[in-house]
Amino acid sequence: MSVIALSGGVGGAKLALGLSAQLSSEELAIIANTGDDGFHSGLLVCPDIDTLIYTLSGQSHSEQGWGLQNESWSVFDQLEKMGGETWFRLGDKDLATHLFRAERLQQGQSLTHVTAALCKAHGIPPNIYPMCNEPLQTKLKIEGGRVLDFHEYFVKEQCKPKVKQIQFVGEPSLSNEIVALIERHDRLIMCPSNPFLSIDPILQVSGLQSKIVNEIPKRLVVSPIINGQAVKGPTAKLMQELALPVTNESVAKKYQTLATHIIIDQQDKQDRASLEAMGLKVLVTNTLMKTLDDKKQLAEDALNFLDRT
Ligand code: FO1
Repeated sequence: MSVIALSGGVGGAKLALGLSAQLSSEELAIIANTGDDGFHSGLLVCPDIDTLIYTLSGQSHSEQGWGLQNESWSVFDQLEKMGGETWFRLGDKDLATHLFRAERLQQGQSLTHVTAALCKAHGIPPNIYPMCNEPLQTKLKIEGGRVLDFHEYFVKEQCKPKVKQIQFVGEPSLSNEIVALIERHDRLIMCPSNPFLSIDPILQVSGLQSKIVNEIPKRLVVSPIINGQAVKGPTAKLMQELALPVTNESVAKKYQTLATHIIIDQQDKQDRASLEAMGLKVLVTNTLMKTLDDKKQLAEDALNFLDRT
């Protein structure tokens, strides 16, 4: 059994950590969303890649979910004194990641190669892959017509503006590495990330979804919605603004052409019948990941579910 996991944000990284405890690095490949990527202080920051690297290497700031534990802020404190832009905060140790990446990108290395080097530099196997090597930027058209870059919306405006439409800017090609991964793995798990802001950008990479559907027969989505709420982040608010019911059915409809299996939380066990009626295989279990054991257990449940159905 070898798994490709699609992941973005903090929720995705939690299940990715659980899966990395259950599978070897040959059996697990994690494709990271890069729609959040952007330049800050002149450096390309890849939040969902870095959140995965920091989480899988045990260095992440667990309460925040992103960034590094035991971080210091002397560079950004100095930058602030100089009147530099500091609304998107880069800690001193996190800056080392961005300098490491910027140097190699400027040498002409692909984001895929740089990400593998970053994994090794952080002491973990190089099984984290960007969804593509060229830019695909998630942007949000808000009430009043302005179009915000992802981090303007997510950090500067703290997800407050009312979203009218999500846009993806860029036409990245399918990388050779991702093609090889899809041909080498026989299970897909969409981690409980924001379907619209973390998983959808990955599915925009031309040819990726059709190749997955053609080559990977079992494709599981772990719903990020529990009892009508998102565990973390703007998923529920976004769904309301996009006039979608905040339900597992909406998530299932979002992945109608892709998912064959879905995992929902015990609190939503009443949703089983309607999801089965949509043709999905359904597992009801605990999907709220508070502890490392919860993450490992959900990963084990997902792998067993895929194995026996
Ligand atoms: N999130 C914030 O709310 N404020 C920040 O200043 C911030 C800085 C930051 C720096 C590096 C990084 O990798 C992530 C950072 N994040 C910050 C989190 C980031 O916005 C989210 O993790 C993802 O973009 C959402 O999935």
